Amino acid sequence: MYVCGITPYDATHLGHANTYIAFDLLNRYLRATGSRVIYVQNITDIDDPLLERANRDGVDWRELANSQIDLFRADMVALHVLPPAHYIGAVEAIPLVTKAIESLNQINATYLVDEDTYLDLHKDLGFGEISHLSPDEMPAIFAQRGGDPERVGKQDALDPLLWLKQRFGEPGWESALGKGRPGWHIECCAIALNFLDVDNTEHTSIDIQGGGSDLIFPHHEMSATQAKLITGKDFARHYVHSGMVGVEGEKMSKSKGNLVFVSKLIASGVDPMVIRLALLMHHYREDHMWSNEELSTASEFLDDLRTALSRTEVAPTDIVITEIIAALANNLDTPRAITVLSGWVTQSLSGSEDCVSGGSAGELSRAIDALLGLAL
Ligand code: 5CA
Ligand code: ZN
Repeated sequence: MYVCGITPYDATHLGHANTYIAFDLLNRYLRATGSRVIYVQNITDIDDPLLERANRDGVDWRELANSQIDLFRADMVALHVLPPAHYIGAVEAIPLVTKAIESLNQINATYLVDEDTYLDLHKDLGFGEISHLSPDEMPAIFAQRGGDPERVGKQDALDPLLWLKQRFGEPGWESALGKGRPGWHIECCAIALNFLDVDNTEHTSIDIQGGGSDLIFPHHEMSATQAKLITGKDFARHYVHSGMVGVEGEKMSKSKGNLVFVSKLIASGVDPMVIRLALLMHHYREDHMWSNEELSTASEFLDDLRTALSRTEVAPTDIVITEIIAALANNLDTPRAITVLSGWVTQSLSGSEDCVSGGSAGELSRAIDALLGLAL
């Protein structure tokens, strides 16, 4: 499983948290049901937005990235997110990126504009199969998300940048392509192909490509095209996209400045498990607006759950565990899993003797921890 990681200039907001909790849930479910999971995540530790933010704030881009990566990792630990097996920065992956571009060169799928290297998308006849967008819709979204459809000299407006020649005042790394830095989409493609256990007998290179739904186009479309041209087969068996979290009617994003930070909530005394539960109350694929009321609802439920789990006599738990697994098996239906738990809590706290017996609070507690990542 490859999940697109952060660009470390403003982490970790609740949108990021929602995305990494969604894939943590998938990781936990796959492991609990017997799969061996190799989980790889990148860090886009060199890209335009990081350099722009560092310039704006008058800080070194490396310091900015390192500080945000530290914060992100601490937030993930607090939220009980299992770490990936490989957590790879774009900078450390530069040799893999240049090797990937070299493979694309060999099939004549690259060209230069001035001294920057671009991919000729037309080499992949399947381009567009991931997002199912029409060619008319693509350029505007491409431009919004870091693309350069207007650049003069490109063969097709949508062709993505593979390698940017070093600009004055910007960092660059020596390579056969000249001194420069990697494009965004080739970074994820190169890291995924090199750190996942690509099985040559399978029809796809990897099993799962994940990220938030804002990455479907152009990012996952472009990464898939590049990987397909390099390997000759489809990139991922499944594409999984989590919904966007917004505040007051708008998507939460760095550019809008409406971010709610996990570290700030925790510093203000909010239990990280309350944050996790508040996010799990929504289906991972659903877009939703964050509100602080969700914290109160989650906090009350978590208190009741802890009270019920501390009792020696509780309602039957085997059926609850089975139903939670069934809910997760149905496209990670966490709202359903929480409804099941809530029914058990009500029963266990009801005080009525006939239904409050026969369960094992310890077993249920361990199942909730393993499957939902809620440490109680
Ligand atoms: N570094 C690239 C991916 S290679 C990137 O998109 N970084 S990011 O920091 O902008 O986003 C990190 C992850 O959080 C991505 O998977 C993205 O889809 C997700 N994400 C960003 N904003 C939100 C949001 N408002 N709600 C939910 N998920 C979000
Ligand atoms: Zn990515």
